[in-house]
Amino acid sequence: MVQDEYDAVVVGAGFAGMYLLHRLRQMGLRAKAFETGSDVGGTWYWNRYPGARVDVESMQYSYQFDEELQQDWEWSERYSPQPEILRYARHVADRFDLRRDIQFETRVKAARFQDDSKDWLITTEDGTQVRARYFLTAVGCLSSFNKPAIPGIDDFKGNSYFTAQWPHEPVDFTGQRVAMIGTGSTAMQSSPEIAKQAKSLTLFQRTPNYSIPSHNGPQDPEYVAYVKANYPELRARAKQIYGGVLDDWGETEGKHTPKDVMEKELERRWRRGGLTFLGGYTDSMYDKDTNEFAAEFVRRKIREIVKDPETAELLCPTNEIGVKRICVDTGYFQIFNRPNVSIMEVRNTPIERISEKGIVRGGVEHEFDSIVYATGFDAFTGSYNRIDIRGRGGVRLKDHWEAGPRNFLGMAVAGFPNMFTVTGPLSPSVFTNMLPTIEQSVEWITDAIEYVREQDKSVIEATETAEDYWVRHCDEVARPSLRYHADCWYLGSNIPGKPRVFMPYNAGLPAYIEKCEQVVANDYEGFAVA
Ligand code: NA7
Repeated sequence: MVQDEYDAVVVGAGFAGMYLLHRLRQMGLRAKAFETGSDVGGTWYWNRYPGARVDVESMQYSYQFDEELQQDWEWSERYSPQPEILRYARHVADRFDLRRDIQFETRVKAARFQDDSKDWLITTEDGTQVRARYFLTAVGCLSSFNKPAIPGIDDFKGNSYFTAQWPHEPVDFTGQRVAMIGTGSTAMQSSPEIAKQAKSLTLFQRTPNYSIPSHNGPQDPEYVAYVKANYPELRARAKQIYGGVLDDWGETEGKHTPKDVMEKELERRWRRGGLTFLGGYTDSMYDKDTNEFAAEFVRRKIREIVKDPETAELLCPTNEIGVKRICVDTGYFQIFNRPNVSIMEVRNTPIERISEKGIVRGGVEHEFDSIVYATGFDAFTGSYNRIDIRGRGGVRLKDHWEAGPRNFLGMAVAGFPNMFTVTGPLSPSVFTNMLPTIEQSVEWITDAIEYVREQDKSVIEATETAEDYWVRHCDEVARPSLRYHADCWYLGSNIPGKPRVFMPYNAGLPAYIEKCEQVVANDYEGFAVA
């Protein structure tokens, strides 16, 4: 039985869902958000493992839609820790009174477009059904945790922890023998914290990763005052930059730069720290030699930091730098100088199984009290596949995306009218500063809804031609990048059987914004409005 009717239903109450809700309400629409968690925050609600923090400066990783909000809020550190970001999300929910339209602890199970009434029927896991004109997904890019298919994973009698489903109460590893599987960004953030407590920490590494020190610390009050005094202008400038992050981006190519100059520039960026380490040269992700120069620079740093040469060699990545998202750490490589931390290579000698007592590798059982899985996400499409989404004629989104995600502008899918995906696959998403990109996506979507209403129409749908064009365009702009040929969750290669499609939009934020604006300027070209 249908229990309520809305203009719009939003799935998710992370930063995207919250802003969507706010905008829809400002437009006078009746909107409801469903959220699986018991509070707002999305990624920052779930990923509460020790050491979790943002890898884009907090002064930039924040909402800009409300000037008073960005003036009032105080970030304590250059890169804020997860609890502070969650506090910020909660503050926003309270400040804009969002909670009254969010139903927590409710997972959306199915959403089906009704061919006759032209609205969506949405079913939650507890059997509640509601109808809505618009079905809006704000489910995040990295929300579907990848529980690895290691035999015996449920047999372990000790404690198993999954970083993206971390317990809400503090976990105390004091005196424990801890294993960690995975050495991506999450492992690099959490292992230094766990190493401080645990009796022993053993990292099971399949692929070593590059990481740049964050040099995190308290906010510099002068910098904060400068940013706050100039927020609108700085935010506007950030939108002109590929990744939407203001920084000192180089404008020359590494291949035309003398090596000693490059060396100095990399050293300067290493000392300053952060994700933009590779930003000195425009060809870092396109020219193999420029990339290798930076890669070797970081390998040298790893060899300098890690005292045991054998361990250092194990930790040195051999792939190109940045083809997997570069990590930003606080003392990761340094932990391998501690007597209680060790590493086990599992590419050549894989984990055979998890036993009741620990991990079996190379025929040897290693006993642990706790196993931490930092094994990543079924990125971009995983969260959509968990919902039975059906468009016109009952076509399943999962089937429509069988060979990889298809949509127009990363926001609208042909055959799925009045459904929009905030920062969906084939949008700039993770290649950019997520908060401003979320705002851009939400504003574009809500403007489109407003347009439909102004036209006195009720249905908007991407055309197949537009979708074909976008899928082709996204592939074309990704091809020249070294990332296109590497194994990473950008292409779904971390999930067995997942189609290999490059999912973030690679032409950068300004090009993307221009495409979105062109569509609007041409009366929603690429959409059928009826
Ligand atoms: P990542 O970067 O996908 O890292 C996951 C890690 O887990 C990575 O080292 C994987 O090795 C490893 N992994 C996954 N499955 C296995 C199995 N079965 N055996 C051994 N090792 C395994 O996820 P993160 O959560 O660290 O970071 C994701 C993003 O979140 C990050 O970039 C930030 O943007 C925020 P692999 O590399 O696949 O060999």
